[in-house]
Formats: sequence, C-alpha cells, structure tokens
Amino acid sequence: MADDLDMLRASIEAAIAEAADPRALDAVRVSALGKSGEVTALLKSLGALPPDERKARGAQVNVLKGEIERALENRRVTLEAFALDARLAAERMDVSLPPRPSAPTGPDAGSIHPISRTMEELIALFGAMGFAVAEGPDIEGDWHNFSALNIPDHHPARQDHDTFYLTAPEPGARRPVLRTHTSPVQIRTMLTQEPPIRVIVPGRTWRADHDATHSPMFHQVEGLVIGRDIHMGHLKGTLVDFLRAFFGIADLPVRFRSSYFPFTEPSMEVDIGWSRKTGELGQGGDWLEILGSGMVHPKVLANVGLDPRVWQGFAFGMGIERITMLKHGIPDLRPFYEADLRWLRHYATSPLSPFTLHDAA
Ligand code: 2U9
Repeated sequence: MADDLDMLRASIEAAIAEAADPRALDAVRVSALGKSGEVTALLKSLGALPPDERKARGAQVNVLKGEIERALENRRVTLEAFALDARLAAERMDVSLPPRPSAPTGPDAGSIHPISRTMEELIALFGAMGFAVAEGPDIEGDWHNFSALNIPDHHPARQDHDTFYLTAPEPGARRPVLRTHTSPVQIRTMLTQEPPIRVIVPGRTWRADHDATHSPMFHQVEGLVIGRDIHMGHLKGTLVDFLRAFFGIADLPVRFRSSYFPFTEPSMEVDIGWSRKTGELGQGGDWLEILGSGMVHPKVLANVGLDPRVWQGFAFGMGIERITMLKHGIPDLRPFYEADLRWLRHYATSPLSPFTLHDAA
C-alpha cells in the first residue's frame, strides 16, 4: 500500500487508541470518515486519477476505510466495557454493612408496632401452609356482617349496645355497621372466588366494649378453607401446627372443646396449656382459651351459592391483641393504642431486624 496511506492509517489508529470516551471516538470517526474527513477526501480524489491508477488506488483506499471502521468498532466495544466496569466499581455496595451511623437509632428510630409484627408473623406462618391474604372494608352491610353468616335478627351481637351502627342510607333500609368481625371478608371471598379457597383475613374490627381487656377497635385474624373433602382433621392439624409454631413451643398442649357459633357446625373452642399461676405457656396443667373454630355451617355455604353436598370447609378466628399479649407477656390491652413511646420502646421491634419464618416460631 502507498506510503501516504500507511501514514494516514497509523495516525488515525493512534487517534482511535487515544480516544478516552465515546464522544472523542466520534470526533475521530468524523475527521476520518465524515463528509470532510481525510479518508473521504481520498475517495473523492480518485475521480481525478487516470483509469488504470484509479482501480488500484481505489482498492487500497477502500481497504483502509474498512480497517478504520473495524478499529472504530473495536474501540467502541472496549470503551463500553470500561464504562460498565467503572459503573460497577462506583456503584458497588456491601449489603452486609450495618446501618449507617446517621440512620436514627434508639428513641428516634421508627419501630414496628406489636400488632403489625404479629400480622407479619401470621401472614408468614399461614403463607407457608398455602394461605393467601384477603382484605375487605371496615364499613359493612348488615347482610355481609350478620345474615350471610347465619346470625339471626334477634342475636345479641346485633344489639345496639354491641355494634357500632351508621345512619341508614334511606328510611327503612338496614343500617351499615362497623364490621364486628372479619368474617364478612370470607363471605366476599366465597362470592368472588371459585373454591378451593385457603385464606386468612387479618384486620381491624369494632365492638362497643371498653375495659382493661376490651377495646372498641381491635384486630382479628380469621381463616377459611373450602374444598371438596376438607374435614375436621384438616382443621385440627392446621391449628395445632399454627399454635405450636406461633408460640415457639413444639409440644404445646392443645385441646379442642365443643362449643357453639352460628356460622360453624360443629364448633370448637381451642385451648392451650399454661400455668395460671406464673402465666407461662406450655406447662402448668391449666387451660387457656385461645381461639374459636368449626366446620363452616351448610347454611353459610348455601348463602354464598356453594352446594354444601359438594363443598365443605373449616374456619377459625382469634384476637390479634390477645395472642400478641400472650406471646410477649404484655399485661394490659390499653397501651396498644396510646402511642406511648416508653411502651413502644419496650415492646415494638426494629424495622431493621430482618423478619424470617424462623423468628415467627
Ligand atoms: C365464615 C364462616 C365461618 C370464623 C370463626 C370464631 C369461630 C371465633 C372469635 C375468637 C375471638 C372472635 O376475636 S374473637 O372475639 N372467633 O370464635 N370465628 S369460627 O368462622 C367463620 C367465618 C366466616 C364465612
């Protein structure tokens, strides 16, 4: 190849090698291959040559052009790799580092309220058993909160002194209520989802009751399982496993005791073993009622359009404050809602302490 072309190639390749970023590289491309670039000028000058020289020179200039294009492309790929390396180095973070000293700790740090913590644990434990979470409104209609659940018109739960009623939307209509349990959410779930169903419903509930162990607003978790062949064995196995995992006592004594609820048949209250004297769970020979449960009443299934000869299921319910107080030895219900920082510092958990299934147990 002609000497002038060799020199030009050497100078352009040096410029390419020196280009430190895509913008500098583009400047080299323009000065070589752009409209007024050096290689372009060579191509333009071919026309002035005699035909026999033009052919040989033209081939050489085109080879040079191809070499420059490849060199530009190689440099572009190299610069991109450099840029990625630089970003990876600059943006590297050590996820195992403790929180920055500037993050608030101690009294200024936010914390997870025991109710929220228990809800997280419930969702994790039942989630591991295949339960989804369902939610619904706080303000319910009479049908969803009472009638669909086979709670008759004269039932005490419907009395004004137990239930917060809102004003009826029109004269003669039934008054909306602040839901007295989370059960209306299971009614809504059965109306909108095809069985099989496996849900828990943690949420806020309302009853006109106020003393050391009752608050007008409290929290419940209820569960519902519906399938073709669900039986009491499933109910017992699920609740025994749950209670032992939640309280972290592998051999926690659990007792099922016959009871009555309008929405289940048969119904059972569930007790766990504890010591009345020391308050310790798991031993001591005394029994403590902890939750209610039963097989979903055939009338309740029929109320949501499920044929009780095909579908069966079990349900249960418990108070979230109550199981939280028992698990952590919290003696009084009232401070749960008083935003007292001294109480929160003692019983709330750090949002930075990672929560795992193992913690729940
Ligand atoms: C549907 C069908 C059945 C939910 C159930 C209980 C028993 C129960 C109480 C425990 C303490 C409420 O917080 S508490 O006062 N709950 O005893 N709950 S069976 O049964 C249902 C729910 C929905 C459709």
